[in-house]
Parts: sequence; structure tokens; C-alpha cells
Amino acid sequence: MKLNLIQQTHSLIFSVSLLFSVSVLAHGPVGHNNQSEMTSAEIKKIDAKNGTITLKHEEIKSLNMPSMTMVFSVKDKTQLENLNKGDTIWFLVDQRLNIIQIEKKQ
Ligand SMILES: [Cu+2]
Repeated sequence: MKLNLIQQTHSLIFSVSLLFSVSVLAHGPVGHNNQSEMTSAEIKKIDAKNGTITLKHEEIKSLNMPSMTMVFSVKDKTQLENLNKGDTIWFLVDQRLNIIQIEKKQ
């Protein structure tokens, strides 16, 4: 009877920890398409040919990166269409510093 209780407790702890790791995985860096994760920036330079953009960006919380001016690659060059130097934008970047989404501020 006592042993049975210990076994039950163990399997309960196992289930809870399993549940916890699944939820950690679900909130990992993959699929970061959340508006609240977007970072504000000003466009300093656009290189449409090479698919890069120089941004003066605010802190990027998902990457633990402070504000700075730096060059990013864009995942898809068509993202650079209709953008100009001096525009202010919201952008989303993946863990390898590729920009996956850009939205012009109104
Ligand atoms: Cu940076």
C-alpha cells in the first residue's frame, strides 16, 4: 500500500515534468510570428541586390541584443520593395539574424 503510493507519486511527478518540457518546447524560438516580438528600427541603408538592410534598431529582446546600428539579411528580397532609407519600421528577426518580417510604421 505504501509502496503503491510512492509509485503513484513518482508517475505523477514524471507526468508533470513531461508536461513542463512540452510547454517549454512549444514556446521555443521556432515560429516567432508574434506582433509583440517585433522590434522598432530606422532604415539607414538598403542593398536590394544583396538582400541586406542596415538598421538602427531598438533592443531585440528575443536575441538579448541591445540597441545598435547593424546589417541584417532578409529572408526574401521582395521584403525590401517599397522601403526607403529613413523609413521607420517594425521588424521580426530569427535566431540567425535573418529578417523574416518587416512592417512600415504609419
Ligand atoms: Cu544589433
